[in-house]
This record gives sequence, C-alpha cells and structure tokens, in this order.
Amino acid sequence: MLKMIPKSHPRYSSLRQRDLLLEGYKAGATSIAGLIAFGRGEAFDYLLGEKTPKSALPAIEASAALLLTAEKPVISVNGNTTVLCPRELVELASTLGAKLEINLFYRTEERIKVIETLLRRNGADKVYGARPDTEVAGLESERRRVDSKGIASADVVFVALEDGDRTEALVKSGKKVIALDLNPLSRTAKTADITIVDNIIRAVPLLIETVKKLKHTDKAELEKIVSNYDNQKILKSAVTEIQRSLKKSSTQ
Ligand code: PTJ
Repeated sequence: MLKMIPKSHPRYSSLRQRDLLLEGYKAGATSIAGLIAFGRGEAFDYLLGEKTPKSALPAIEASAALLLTAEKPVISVNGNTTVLCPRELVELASTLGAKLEINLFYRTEERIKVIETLLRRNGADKVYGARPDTEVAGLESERRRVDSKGIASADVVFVALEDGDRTEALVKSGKKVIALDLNPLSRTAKTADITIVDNIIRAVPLLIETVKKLKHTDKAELEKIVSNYDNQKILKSAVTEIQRSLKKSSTQ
C-alpha cells in the first residue's frame, strides 16, 4: 500500500505509520484493537501538529537519566510498538543493557511468536515474554503474565501505547514506570512516574540520542535530573501546547 503514497504527500509520515500498522496486522503482530488505539493516538498527534512538543524534552531527559541509573531496566513491547519502530526499540534496549519483554493485552501464543521474530530480525538477541512464569499483583488482564527475570524483577519499566491498569499495578508494586503516550489525559499518562507525550516513532530515536549523550554522566547528576523532574507540570504543559495549537489553527 505504501507504494501508492507519494513521498511528497504532506502527511506521508502519518500514512506510512498507518501502513506499518496494517502490514503488522496482516502479519499477525498487531491486534485489530491496536488499529483503533493507533487512530486515537493519531488524533492527538494531529492536535500536537505532528511534532515533538517542547514539554516532551524534559520528560525524555528524565527518562534517559532514570533508565541509566536503573539496576534492572526493562523495555516492554507490544504489537503496536513493535511494528512502528522495532529497530529503535532493540537499539534502545541494547544501548542501555536493558531487557526486552513482550507483554500483550490481547495475548496469543501466535502473536508472541510473530513479534519475537520481528524483534530478532531487527537485531534483538534475548527476548523475554514467551514463557511468563509469574504475575503482576492486582492485575487481571493478560498483561499480568510476566517473566520473573524480566518485568517482575525490574526496577524501571518503559511502557508505550499502554492501558492504565498495568501502569497502575506496576507503580503499586514499587517499580518506576516511564510511559510514552500521545494522550496526556490518559490514565497511563497520569499514573506513570515519567510520561513522554509524543509519537513513539519520534520519541524513541530522541530517547536513544539522549541516553547516548548522558551515558557518561555521574550517577549523582543523573539522580538530580530525575529528582528535579515534575510529571504533573509536564502533563499540564502538554495540554497547554495542545490548547495553543488548537487556538492557532482555529484563528488561521
Ligand atoms: O498489542 P497488544 O495486544 O498489547 O494491544 C495493545 C493496545 C494498543 C491495543 C492496547 O494497549 C490498548 O488498547 O491501548 P489503549 O488503551 O487504546 O491505549 C493506547 C494509547 O496509546 C492511547 O492513549 C493512544 O493515544 C496512544 N497512542 C496510540 N498511538 C501512539 C500512541 N502513543 C504514542 N505513539 C503512538 N504512535
């Protein structure tokens, strides 16, 4: 389908993402509900002018600092995130020395296999999630099923395109959660310790760049970045940026 879209099209990036999702669905990686979830994200991205909002930058810096100070960081992936940026998620995990774990809301063994193959084709070595041996307390969905060597023992978990239930359960279990969500009003966004309000396809490359930049920074300095970070303030700024963008386009 992508072949039919000229690169000069003003909304090429958005149409390319749709295409990745559709191909991901046909390949068995993305759930059908994932296509709907993507549509909701796309609407928020439209309101943000399809560019990284300023408020995402401190969140990306704090996320990089928290991930670099973590002892057992885990990058949690699902059907949407894997088809949108598999190479970048693998690079993020390897740059950090973090584990990659597949965790699905609409979990089927077939989807796990397809997603694992996709991640391996994009350079992943070890991928967790195919053989969950424990559960996240207080969670009833399929997302509760995790690996004791992965998410269950992690101190920091990065989640993207997520439902609020798991974020809440992970926070309650004492983990630090970094969420990536285009919707600053979502339960996930409000519950996480750090929320990056941006499209995953733009934010993950920025996060990798920031991790590389901060990699040799003192631990005390990184901890200072994290403790100075205020998620409520950042979420409010993201909403203000959406309001401004709406005002601007309605007066044009
Ligand atoms: O692969 P599975 O089975 O784990 O299913 C995953 C989905 C995405 C279906 C599941 O987690 C779900 O239903 O998610 P929600 O509750 O619809 O939430 C998804 C959130 O991600 C929404 O707040 C969207 O605004 C946001 N979102 C969608 N696309 C993007 C995004 N955020 C960042 N980048 C995107 N490209």
